[in-house]
Formats: sequence, C-alpha cells, structure tokens
Amino acid sequence: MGVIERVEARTILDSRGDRTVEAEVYTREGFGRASAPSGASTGSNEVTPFRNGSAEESVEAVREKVESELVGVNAGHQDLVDTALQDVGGNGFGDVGGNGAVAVSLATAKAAASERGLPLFEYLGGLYAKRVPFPLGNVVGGGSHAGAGTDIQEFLVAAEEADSARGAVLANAEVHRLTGRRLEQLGGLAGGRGDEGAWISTLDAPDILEVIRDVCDEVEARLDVRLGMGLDFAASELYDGSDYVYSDGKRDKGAQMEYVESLCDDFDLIYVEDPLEEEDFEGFAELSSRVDATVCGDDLFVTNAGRIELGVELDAADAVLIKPNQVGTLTGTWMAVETAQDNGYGIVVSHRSGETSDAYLSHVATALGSPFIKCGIVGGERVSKLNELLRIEEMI
Ligand code: 2PG
Ligand code: MG
Repeated sequence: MGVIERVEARTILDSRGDRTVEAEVYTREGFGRASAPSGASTGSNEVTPFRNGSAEESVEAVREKVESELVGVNAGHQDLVDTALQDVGGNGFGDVGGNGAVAVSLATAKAAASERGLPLFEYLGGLYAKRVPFPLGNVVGGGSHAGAGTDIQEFLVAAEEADSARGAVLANAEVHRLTGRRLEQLGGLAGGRGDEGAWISTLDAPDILEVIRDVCDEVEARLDVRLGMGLDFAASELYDGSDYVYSDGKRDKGAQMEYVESLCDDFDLIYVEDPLEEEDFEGFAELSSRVDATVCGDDLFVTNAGRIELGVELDAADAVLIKPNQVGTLTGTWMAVETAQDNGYGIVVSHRSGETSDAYLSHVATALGSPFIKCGIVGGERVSKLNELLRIEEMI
C-alpha cells in the first residue's frame, strides 16, 4: 500500500507568467499534485531552481531520471523519496532543479496523505497540528517585486492577536483596502500593484509606515484584533558589495543599521526581515541585540539547517523564514525547522513572489506549528493560501 506507481511532470505558469514545474505522484489509491513557486529576490545560497535555468529541462529530468528512482518506493517514506531526489539532483540540485524536486517532494506527501484519507496538514503534523497560523501580509511593496516604488521590498502587517485565523485574514484584507484608499487620497499611489499584490507607493518609508499605522488603528478599533507592522528589506538586493544603495543615496553598514533601528523604534515594528546582506551574520547579531522587533533571516538562512546552525552560534537572529523551494525537499525543510526550533528560534513559513494557486503552504505551515505564514493579502495565488487557512481552521 502506498507504493509510488507513476510520476508525471509538466511546465505550468506562475503568477508572473513564467514557467515552473508541476508534478504528480500516483500510488494505487492515492494521488498528489504540487507545483513550485519562484523567487525574484533569491538568496545566492538557495538551491538551483531549474536545471540549466529551464523549467522544461527540469521536467525532462523528473521524467527521465527521477521517476525510475521513485517507482516502487512507499510514498509514506518521505525521507527515502527526498534522499532519492537529492541523489539524482546532485550538488545544489542542479541536475533536476530545486523547483522540480520540491514539486515532486510535495506531490509525494499529498499522495501519501490521500492514501490515508487525511488532509495534508494532519498527515504531516499529526494530532497536534492544532493552531492555524496567522497571515503576515504585504500591504505596500517595491524593490525587485515592482518596477517602481520603495527601495524596501515589503511593508507587512499581521495580527498579533485575533480570535481566529479568519479574523486575522479579514483584518489584513481590510488594512490592504484602506491603505490603498489612503495612499490614493494622499497622491502617494504609483498605480498598479507589485508581484505579490502589494500597493506600489511614491511616498517614502516613514510616510508609508505612518499611513499603515493609522489604518491599523482604525481596523483594530472596528475588528477584534491587535495588529503589528513589519518590513522585509531584502537587503542583499540593495547591497553593491560595500554599501546599501537607495534611490536617495548610499548607506554604509553603520547607516543601514541606524536606519533599520530608527524605523523599528519609531513605528514599534514587530518584525524585520533581511535588514542586512546575506553574508553579514555579525551585523545581524548586532542589530538583533539593538531592536525589539523579531529579526528574521531569509536570504541569510535560505531554509538551510547548516546556515541556521551558524546563525545560532553567532546569535544572529530571532527567527528563520522557511521556504521549501530554497532547500528543494520537504525533508530539508523539516530539518531547517527542527534546527531552528531546537535552538529557540521562531519560524515563519513563506510564499515566493512568483506563486501558483497551489495551497500546500498553508498545510505545511499548520503542520510545522508556524505562528505566522507570509503569503500576501490579495491576488488569486495569494488568496488560495488564505482561503485554505480558513478551511483548515474549520477542520481543526
Ligand atoms: C522574500 C520573498 C517573498 P522572493 O523576499 O521574502 O516575499 O520574495 O520570492 O522574490 O524571494
Ligand atoms: Mg525576504
């Protein structure tokens, strides 16, 4: 029972209209289909997303090299499946592509869950997967996710307290709607939205944070929630090798730290992601000791247990962003989470800027006990995850 009989793969489109990999795993009585997202601001230590940069070649690799290794393996043995994917994928997954691998890895878990008649979150998390994460969503965005707007990639909001995930999801949607309206009234809307559905604004960062803070106050007064704000600097994208390059000039490391600290203090930020470039573990450590906000590493850790261990040794951060396609398999994701949690680090499971409507992320985040899930606020490929949270909450 549960033995993999067939693996299929194809290219499909992601939310940017780029090609990515979708995989299907068939067992006698189970079936799983999953697709891989893609990043725009990728960490240089992530696994290679596609073989030779091509989604088609990754699909070929799944058909020609992966399927033969997986047929006959029990889909419930996720570790064996992921080890086989790792062996075929080779160093950095270059021979399959991390996106090909992660699609097969997740499709396998879904097939095993369906064999057992369980929802994915329960199959992965067991009886104790009881809390649905609250969404951390980007209200305003720029950087590599938008052709214009702020140098900072993401202005985020999340319910710190809400009576339910449903309440938290609805509050974020309201913040997004009202922020758009307010920015328009102020003449601060650049028009259109970025890759993740966040508004693109012509205002500078403190003015945007002020708008969002006012909106949060209004939403808190109306809905039964307590909201907090955060930022993802995606600082490696700003870094030119010695300085952080903003539209209004350069900041050296010291000035960047002061800037981050001042925004954290002035706006009581609860969360700050990648405030410094991806190799600056020492800078992260210093900043973490200077701000109250949760300092989270994305490009710093790339969901890699080894880099998280290094971060723990240096006391570099408070939390780890978890993106399965940064590491290529569910088992690799699991190892990263275990390393983080064993060392008292928080986790935030996250989408990518190029997404599909696949909603496995909501199940994975629930199974892992992630308090927050970063998955946007609007747009079909973001809302698919949010709506899935609502369904999971009903099941729990
Ligand atoms: C990030 C992500 C998701 P990307 O930096 O956190 O918001 O962006 O997928 O482009 O790496
Ligand atoms: Mg990030």
